[in-house]
Amino acid sequence: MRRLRSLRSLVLVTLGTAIAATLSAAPASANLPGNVTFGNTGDVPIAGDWNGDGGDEIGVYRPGNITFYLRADNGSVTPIAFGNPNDVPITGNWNNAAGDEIGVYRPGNATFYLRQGPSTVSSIPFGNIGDVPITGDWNGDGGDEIGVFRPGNATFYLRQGPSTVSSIPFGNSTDVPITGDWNGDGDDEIGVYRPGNATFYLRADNGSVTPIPFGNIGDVPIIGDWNDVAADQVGVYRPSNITFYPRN
Ligand SMILES: [Ca+2]
Ligand SMILES: [Ca+2]
Ligand SMILES: [Ca+2]
Ligand SMILES: [Ca+2]
Repeated sequence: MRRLRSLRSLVLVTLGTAIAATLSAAPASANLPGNVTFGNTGDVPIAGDWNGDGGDEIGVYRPGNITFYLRADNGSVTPIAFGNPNDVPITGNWNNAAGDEIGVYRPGNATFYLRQGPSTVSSIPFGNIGDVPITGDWNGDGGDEIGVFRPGNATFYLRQGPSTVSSIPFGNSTDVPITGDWNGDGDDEIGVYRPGNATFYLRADNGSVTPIPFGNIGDVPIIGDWNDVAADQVGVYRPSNITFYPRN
């Protein structure tokens, strides 16, 4: 039986600024349950449904050896080498079978490379140089599509198909784009994380916005269904202590 749900993923990253926090920034807030320390300094956090059970797990992408490390809930780790130096990691359900796959976005040619399996990769050029990649299930069919956030005009461009793109102006040019199924209806909405005030702004399809302050300045946003409720929650990754803080 198939759950009406999908997975999210999201990965945004500013590789160059990942490690700026000071050690004194660290103590976790009391509202950060279920934190998990994982990866190495310099890793990029990712999230996705690696085992296909409908809930999301965490992982990291290590730029130094261009390898993904997918962490199961029991702590076991699956490494997958994929991509080129300077790629940005992405995750999503590319093959419409349960569970999320990995991929990369290559900033140099504005192209997505979706890893369908060990020997199959789909490449999709989309957007402009300077865009930030996003992924999500825009149409609610259970598989994830791609898109971009364009900082210059603070607009999301959701690729619905080879010749169909939806555009949604939202957020500020310095925001980090996020996507997830905020309302649990099976398709993904958009949002932004504002680094300056460590606040998530989740946009509903009708344009209403839910602000959620969470984490510390210097954290990196992550999105996933941490508690298997078939909707997505926010979370952060704290580079200073290489720890994930999912918000349940
Ligand atoms: Ca899972
Ligand atoms: Ca899949
Ligand atoms: Ca879809
Ligand atoms: Ca939704």
